[in-house]
Amino acid sequence: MAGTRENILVSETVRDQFLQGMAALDQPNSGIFGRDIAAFLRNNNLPLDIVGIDQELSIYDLFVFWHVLAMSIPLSVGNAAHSGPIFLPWHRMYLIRLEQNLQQVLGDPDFGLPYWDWAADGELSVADQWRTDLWSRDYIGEARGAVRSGPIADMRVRLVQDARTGRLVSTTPRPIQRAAGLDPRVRTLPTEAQVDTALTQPTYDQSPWNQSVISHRNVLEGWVQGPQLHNRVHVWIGGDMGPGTSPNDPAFFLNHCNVDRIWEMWMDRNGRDYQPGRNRGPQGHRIDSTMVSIIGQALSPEQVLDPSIWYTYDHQLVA
Ligand SMILES: [Cu+2]
Repeated sequence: MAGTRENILVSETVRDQFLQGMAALDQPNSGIFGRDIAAFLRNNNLPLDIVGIDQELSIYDLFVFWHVLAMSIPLSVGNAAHSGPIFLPWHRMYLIRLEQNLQQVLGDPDFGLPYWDWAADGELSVADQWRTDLWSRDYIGEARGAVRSGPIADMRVRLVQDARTGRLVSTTPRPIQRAAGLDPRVRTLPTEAQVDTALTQPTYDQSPWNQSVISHRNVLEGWVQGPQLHNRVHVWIGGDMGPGTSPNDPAFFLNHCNVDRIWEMWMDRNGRDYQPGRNRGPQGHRIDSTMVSIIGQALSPEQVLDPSIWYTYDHQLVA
């Protein structure tokens, strides 16, 4: 079924479903333990290790693991999910799979993920940006420190990433941590003008396909004069939103749903164009590359260019 994706600040119903669904998916009852992840990585010769305590993980933890796994697979350009053309389609597939898991746990096949229009908050004063309703007990809880109030206060971080070695660490469960607006490099959220800059790029992506090109994908990912847009939101929230385990914070999905919405607006204006095409450009980033997946069928960028069988946004731009 196809859901409608709405602004989290507009629909209280969607907000509550989203937060309750995330907390439900975070129950450590997947039947998969840290040792199973270790065996999977070993058996598939993957360039990632897991250390720490052996504990039963949640479906939510498996999404965290999936993101780290994709990041840990280096390609000639970027990795299997970032710093190249694959960034937008990979995260689209990833959000579709989370949305489907939420639909299942909520018993609502029409549920659509909410998005956070962070550029609207980027127009507020610096002091107000981390004090909006979003960062309250009715929404996703504290902007700074441990998340101890609201529906996701009981969510627990079980997988973290060692900053020095990049290894995955299965750790004693603890609350989500944030440090919004405290990084001296990034005191403010992206602005509407920066979103416009991403929307007015004429090409989806182009050679050399990396963090240096001027293209819709690279401006939106946030490498151009970065950190901007998507990257800036990660750095601005800080805490658990920093490392490869950033999906530990449900704010990850609110950010990426908004990134996906901006890509969708760009395609409404420019057509459902994707570069590089078949047999061109870097491996793993092509329109027919199979994207790294551990939950649900692995799709190619081509298969997700039109997401209307899965969802639509509440306010589509008419070309
Ligand atoms: Cu990511």
